[in-house]
Amino acid sequence: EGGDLDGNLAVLESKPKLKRPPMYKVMLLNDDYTPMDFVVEILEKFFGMNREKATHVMLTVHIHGKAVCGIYTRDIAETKAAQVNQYSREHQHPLLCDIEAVE
Ligand code: NFA
Repeated sequence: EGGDLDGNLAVLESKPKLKRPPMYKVMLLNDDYTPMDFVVEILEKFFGMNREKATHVMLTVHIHGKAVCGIYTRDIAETKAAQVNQYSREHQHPLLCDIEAVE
């Protein structure tokens, strides 16, 4: 049978190459209408923050326009952002998340 010599050598010689997956920041964006209490509720419910941490992140978004809620692999980050956006829409608030690649 035809030989892929390089392929065979790669199996025999290569170190197990375990790369860390690309990571994505879930960003929360400020708006003029969503109540502060609702934002704190979101951060507790979807990102596991305690009240003090959630309040600090909410105020960071309010003052600076955005803040990181958490850093995850792409699938988890996309799911978190979609869950927050759906929950906010269901409660008639304009609050939005998006994701951006780390580095
Ligand atoms: N800026 C909003 C307000 O004044 C509060 C808010 C904070 C909204 C963080 C979205 C994100 N009610």
